[in-house]
Amino acid sequence: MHPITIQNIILHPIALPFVEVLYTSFGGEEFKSAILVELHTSDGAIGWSEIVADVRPGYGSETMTTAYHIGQEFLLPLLMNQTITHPSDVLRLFKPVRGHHHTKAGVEGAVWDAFAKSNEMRLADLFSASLPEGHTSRGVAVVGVSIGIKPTIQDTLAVIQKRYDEGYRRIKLKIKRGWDVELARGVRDAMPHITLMLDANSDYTLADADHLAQLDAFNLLMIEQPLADDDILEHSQLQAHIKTPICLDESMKSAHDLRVALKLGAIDILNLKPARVGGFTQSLMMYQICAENNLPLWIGGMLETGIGRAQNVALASLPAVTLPCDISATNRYFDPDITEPPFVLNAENSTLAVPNGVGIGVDVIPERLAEAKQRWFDVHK
Ligand code: OSB
Ligand code: MG
Repeated sequence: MHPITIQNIILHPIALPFVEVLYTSFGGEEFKSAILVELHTSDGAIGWSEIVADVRPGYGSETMTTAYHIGQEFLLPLLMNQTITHPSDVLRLFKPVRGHHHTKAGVEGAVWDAFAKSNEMRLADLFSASLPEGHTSRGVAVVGVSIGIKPTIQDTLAVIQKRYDEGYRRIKLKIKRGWDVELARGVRDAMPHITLMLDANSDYTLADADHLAQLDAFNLLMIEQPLADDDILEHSQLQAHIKTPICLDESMKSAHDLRVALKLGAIDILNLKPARVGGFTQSLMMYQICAENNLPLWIGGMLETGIGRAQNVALASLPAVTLPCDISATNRYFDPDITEPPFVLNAENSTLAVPNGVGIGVDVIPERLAEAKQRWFDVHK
């Protein structure tokens, strides 16, 4: 593989209407907000990526404004005119900047895409080539669907049925305090055999341990992030109280966090999101820890546009990703998306295919980018 030299990087704030708003314990948004990253190399390759910043600091602490500020003022200057021998160089180059994982991941991702394109390979194959032998991409990602908080159990059942009919074979429901045990019971009574899991997005405390233990009755695949977004210790204490496997999302921000969680017995399953951990280099380190420890692993989602979706599908196609991922088909999020072609669910086996093209394998449609950028400035002027 040959090196690339970074010539220019452009940040594009966008707003893209969601087909359906996803309500979580921290709220919901009408528009997908993101900052798209366009990176040009001296040999003419163009890498794309996406900073998954929200308008509000709900899931993570970053926002569109902090992402633009940190990206433009601090991260881009660290990359400009640099020659990159492998995209993992970026982690070292970003060392002077602490935190801001979403922003770092977004910018780093554009280097991965440009590097893959310049070397005429798929991003999924570049990931494989960056891992020890034996981690060849399977060419598909096994996926499920994440369903937001609805007003009633009946409404929730209707959406589950619709997604099930579309071919999704793993259902994740968002829960919050006061909307949990009855929901799980209602869904289990109506659909005893579906693969079901819950995501609490940090809404509980250890004082809720007995309450959460009631969820053990519903044969759940896992409960995701029940406790605080920065906690590891109390998750290990909760684990001793409940039988449902604990999956960590918000708390696992680095390979270091994952090692601590394993040591403390705080984690049964990892939800890995490149955006949360600061990029693909860190993600591949965590992927390897999962592989070495036989820790069940899946790739999470942040309602990404086609760009982030393509990256996530590439990562999810690696063989140590053992559980269905939160990466649904394009039509569940946007109509149209910013990229083509769309990701379409294969209903036979609940999968999305890795595109054949080089890099992320999808193309940004310039008119749609211009429109989404205009919309961002119209909505937030
Ligand atoms: O907690 O997994 C989460 C979306 C935004 C922020 C946090 C989460 C989610 C999802 C959606 O659950 C997953 C998807 O992209 O479909
Ligand atoms: Mg989650």
